[in-house]
Amino acid sequence: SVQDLIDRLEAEAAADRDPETTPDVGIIMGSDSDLDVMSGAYDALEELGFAEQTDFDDPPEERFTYESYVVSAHRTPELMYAYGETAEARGLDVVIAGAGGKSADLPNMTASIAYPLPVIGVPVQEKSVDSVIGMPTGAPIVAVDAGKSFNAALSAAQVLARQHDEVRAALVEYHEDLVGGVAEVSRDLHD
Ligand code: RP5
Repeated sequence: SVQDLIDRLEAEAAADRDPETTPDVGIIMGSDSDLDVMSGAYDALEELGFAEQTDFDDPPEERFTYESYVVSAHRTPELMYAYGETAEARGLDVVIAGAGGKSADLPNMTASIAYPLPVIGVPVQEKSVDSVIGMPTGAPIVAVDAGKSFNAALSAAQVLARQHDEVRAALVEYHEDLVGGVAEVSRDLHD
C-alpha cells in the first residue's frame, strides 16, 4: 500500500547506511504511462555505467546506482511528500522527476519539498512544459525540454561528476562517442 511505501522511505532515511551504497539518482514519474518517455533516463544512466537499485537493502555491485518510483502528485500526494522529504537522507544526490498533462506538478512540488537537493524536471509532453518550469522566485527547478529524459539523466550525471571522477570520465567518453558518430555520418554523406 502507499502507507507501506511511505514507511519504507522513512525507515531508509533513518538507516545509517554507507553513503557509497545508497542510490545516487532518483527517478520518479507521475504515472506508469510516462514510462515510454522516461525510459530515456534509464538508457542514459545505463550507458554511463549506472546500475538500477531495486532493493535498498541489497545494493548492486556497481558504485553508481539509480532507483525509480511512480509517485503521483495528485493521486498520492502523501507519497510525493515523503519521497521529497526523505530524498536527501536516503542518500540521493539528485532527483529526475517527470510528469505529463497540463497539471504536471510532480517535478515542481518535489523540487520544493526536496530543496536543497536539485530536481531536474522532465515535461512528458509539450503541454506540460509551463507547469514544470513555472516556479516562483526562490523555489528553483532545473528542467529539460519536453520528452528529453535522456538529457535529464546526463544533467544528473553532471551534478555527480563534480564529486566523482568516475562519473566525469563516463560523461567525457559518452561525449567522445557522440562526436565520433557525428563525424562518421558527415563522412558517409561525402562518400
Ligand atoms: C500525469 O498525468 C502523469 O504524469 C501522466 O503523464 C498523466 C496521465 O496519467 P495517466 O492517466 O495515464 O495515469 O500526472
